[in-house]
Amino acid sequence: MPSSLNLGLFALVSASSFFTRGECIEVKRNTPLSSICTAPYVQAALPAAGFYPGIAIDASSVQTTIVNNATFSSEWFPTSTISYCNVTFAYSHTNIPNDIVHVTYWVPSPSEFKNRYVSTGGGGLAINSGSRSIPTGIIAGAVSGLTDGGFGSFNTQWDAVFLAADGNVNWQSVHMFGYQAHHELATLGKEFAKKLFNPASGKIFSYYQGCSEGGREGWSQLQRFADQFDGAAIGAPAFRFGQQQVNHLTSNVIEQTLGYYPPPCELEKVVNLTIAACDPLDGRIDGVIARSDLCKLQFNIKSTIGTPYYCAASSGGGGGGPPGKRHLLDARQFPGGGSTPEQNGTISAKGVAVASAILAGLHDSQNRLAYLSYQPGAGFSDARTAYSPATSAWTLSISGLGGEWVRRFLQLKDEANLPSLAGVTYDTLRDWMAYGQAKYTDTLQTTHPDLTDLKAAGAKVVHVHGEADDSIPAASSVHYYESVKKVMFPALGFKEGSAALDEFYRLYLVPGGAHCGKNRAMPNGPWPQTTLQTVIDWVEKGVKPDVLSAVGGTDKGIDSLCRWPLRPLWKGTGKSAKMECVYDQKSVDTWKYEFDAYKLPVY
Ligand SMILES: *[C@@H]1O[C@H](CO)[C@@H](O)[C@H](O)[C@H]1NC(C)=O
Ligand SMILES: *[C@@H]1O[C@H](CO)[C@@H](O)[C@H](O)[C@H]1NC(C)=O
Ligand SMILES: *[C@@H]1O[C@H](CO)[C@@H](O)[C@H](O)[C@H]1NC(C)=O
Ligand SMILES: *[C@@H]1O[C@H](CO)[C@@H](O)[C@H](O)[C@H]1NC(C)=O
Ligand SMILES: [Ca+2]
Repeated sequence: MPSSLNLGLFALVSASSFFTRGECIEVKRNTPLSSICTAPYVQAALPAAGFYPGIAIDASSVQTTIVNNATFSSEWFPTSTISYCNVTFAYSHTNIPNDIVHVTYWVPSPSEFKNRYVSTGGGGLAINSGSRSIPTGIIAGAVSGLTDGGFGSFNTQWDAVFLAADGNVNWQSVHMFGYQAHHELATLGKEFAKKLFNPASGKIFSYYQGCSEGGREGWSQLQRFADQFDGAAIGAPAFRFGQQQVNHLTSNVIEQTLGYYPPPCELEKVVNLTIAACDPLDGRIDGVIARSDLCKLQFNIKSTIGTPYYCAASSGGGGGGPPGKRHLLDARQFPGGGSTPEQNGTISAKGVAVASAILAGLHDSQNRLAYLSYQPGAGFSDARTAYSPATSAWTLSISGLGGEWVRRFLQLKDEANLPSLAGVTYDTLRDWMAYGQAKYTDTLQTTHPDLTDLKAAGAKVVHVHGEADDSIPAASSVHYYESVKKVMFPALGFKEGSAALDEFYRLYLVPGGAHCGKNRAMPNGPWPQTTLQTVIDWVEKGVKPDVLSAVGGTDKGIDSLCRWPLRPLWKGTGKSAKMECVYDQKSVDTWKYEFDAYKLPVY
């Protein structure tokens, strides 16, 4: 410890009733939060100089704010009223000029602390979720962290700093966003929690929770730093970044190639008709497609041709913000934002051709599969068109998520979207996917499939994905899970491989679930709100989640989610109907993908 910190500690000790043990401060359970939520106290508990080689913590940057009885709601934790100390401080990498990284740790009252640390992640191109995710740790009795990645402020997203100038990549920002910032956040956070509370056991259990980009950030740690987290609750990860980001443009290029830009109301009607037709296939009519695989096998989307649709004029609202800057969680659920005219027509053969091509997944000009797609019943958010009052026609609206990825991160232009899709074909998309995969293999792709070290370290992972996700296909998570299985247990059969993975990694699809939350088009669907608690119980008490609790969703019947590859099926009728988790080979086979458009494997 530098001497300035020792001085701080001395001052603190003489001014309070706490005593020291070695260099640490012992906090008693009845110590009020206000006593530890002070800069001197926090400064004394910072990781020591040299604890993380190459990192210098600026003790003078420590800020503390106590917050009492604040109420937080989320689909990722039960609504709770909590008190916490918001600690922020800054550090720098000693070899990088002008480098500064800000971290926030929320600290619970000593009486609530349960020897835990939780890192939380971001969404879209944000590396943190502000105050939306971090309460999950306080609720679990943990010190809970988030980082700004070194991008300038907690509200600065990665794209603002990715280019030093046109053509000139800020590689430090790529590594920080890719995985390094989270490694530092958790490494420093665990040590900080330990020094702050100095638990008698000496053990701090450490966890991760995040969805979308936050889910990718979680996997970026699990794949590299096997003993960093004891457990992780991962939602709809934005991994396989090279393919995933470009895939937001697939719907646009299909529209362009087929020469038809469907009015949004037409595709919405296709979704509604799909939901109506496929809802019963799972054995229960509740407005929810719990078996999108049976829908794939049995529903003919062409049957929707000729059905009238109608949507009243709307003045827009929702979503908002410039394309590419919007938070993924908001952007995908509330696309568009402009006003739209009244839409009145009948579903056309061309509209259905566009929808079918989207659902089939991106194929190149030789009909080889380049990427997977959304499940039937999911919204067609990427296909959103724009209305041109000048021509009274629906026109191309380039997906900001996909367009910015290609323009800024592949073409290295400091612009928020592609200016046009002129000349862009299915083969162009395939090549962009392969290029992104190659360029960012070690930072963003995040599909390293060998988790042998993670398993050996004893970590537990609960991975969830909304089956009707319209931003990151549910099949993306299934494909990764199956890749891990094939790489780790090549000698085992399909079911035996899952049994082996079950020991440390379990995947649950959420019937009707949208991107990182409930689906407005299937409002009766469940959502698992206590997933972090499930992970904690698995780690600390050995309670294996055979089904995942969906308590907290508003569904009237489904209170547990089946573990992949088992699929939900309702048996019986009326009040006696019961959901079972069944193995159905034909259904499982619809979730298998061979990406034969590439020479390299795509995990
Ligand atoms: C927080 O709520 C508790 C329980 O209602 C109450 O006793 C306490 O005074 C509140 N604290 C503050 C600072 O408002
Ligand atoms: C924590 O406090 C800092 C000021 O010290 C503030 O800027 C920041 O928004 C707070 N963070 C959270 C997540 O509450
Ligand atoms: C689709 O269904 C939703 C929910 O019932 C409804 O609000 C919406 O108007 C429907 N859309 C169309 C195009 O009919
Ligand atoms: C939609 O168009 C049809 C055919 O032109 C017409 O009969 C119907 O009244 C229109 N519906 C609305 C709500 O405008
Ligand atoms: Ca149903």
